[in-house]
Amino acid sequence: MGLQLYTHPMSPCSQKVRIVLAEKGLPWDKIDLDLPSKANLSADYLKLNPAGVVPTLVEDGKPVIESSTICEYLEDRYPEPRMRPTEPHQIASMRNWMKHIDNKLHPSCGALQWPLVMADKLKLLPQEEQDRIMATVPEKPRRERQTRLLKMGYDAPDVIDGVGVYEKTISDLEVVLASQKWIAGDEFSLADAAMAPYFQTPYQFGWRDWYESRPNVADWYARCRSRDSYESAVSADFTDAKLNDLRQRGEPAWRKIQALLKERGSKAA
Ligand SMILES: N[C@@H](CCC(=O)N[C@@H](CS)C(=O)NCC(=O)O)C(=O)O
Repeated sequence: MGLQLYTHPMSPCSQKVRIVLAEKGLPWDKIDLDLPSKANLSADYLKLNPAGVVPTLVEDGKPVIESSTICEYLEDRYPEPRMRPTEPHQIASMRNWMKHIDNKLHPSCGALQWPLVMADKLKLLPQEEQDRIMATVPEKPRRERQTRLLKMGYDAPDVIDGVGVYEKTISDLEVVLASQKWIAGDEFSLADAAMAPYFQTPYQFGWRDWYESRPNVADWYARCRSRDSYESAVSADFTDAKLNDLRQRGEPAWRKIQALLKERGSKAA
């Protein structure tokens, strides 16, 4: 029994749960699903997670789905060390950031990352097989987004939207972090655990100027990366060889992103 997590090394919403597990020092068993070959759409897995996505936490045989819900579940079940502030405005701020991440930043990250690391295996299949697999993705917005990204890559409109959402998130965080140490106050909270993995994406693809041009955000992310939880939950999955490969994949994408940032008058352009 105990805790099992269905996950994937490069999934930011799984990384956030892994950070929370590490912060709380909880032992857990890892079940990696091969997302590029769509192992997440097997009939058995869909029984646990009807949307066919990672992460899914299973505790004592009962599944908990949705990464933010899983984080709050872990906080309620294992309150020490505390990762939710006690002051109501700070709790509201933590939850609003988590909502922003789930609703906006996560699909934006998908648009920027998916064509670079998840599409390869699908592209090797004959067109009818690609269409058949894509038609089985349960959620319509995800199905349509991935279908566009598979066909159009970085020319998909989702990439323009994704760059805009990332850029606004980074500028908003720069303001928030000017007056406090962490996203929801002066203590590391679920909001920081949830946000940090979305900076792994620009980090690993060599797009670091995007956030390093904002000193408060750069300092916050460096402090997240230096925590033991980030090291074991995220960095440990990225060997030097893997980072080199990702940097190469990220190079042409960065030229496209920079052109979009220039149009927006970004500090990072
Ligand atoms: N709202 C969900 C999103 C989960 C999600 O999008 N997971 C991605 C990995 S980061 C996934 O499993 N993708 C598989 C696919 O789209 O085929 C959560 O926060 O748990």
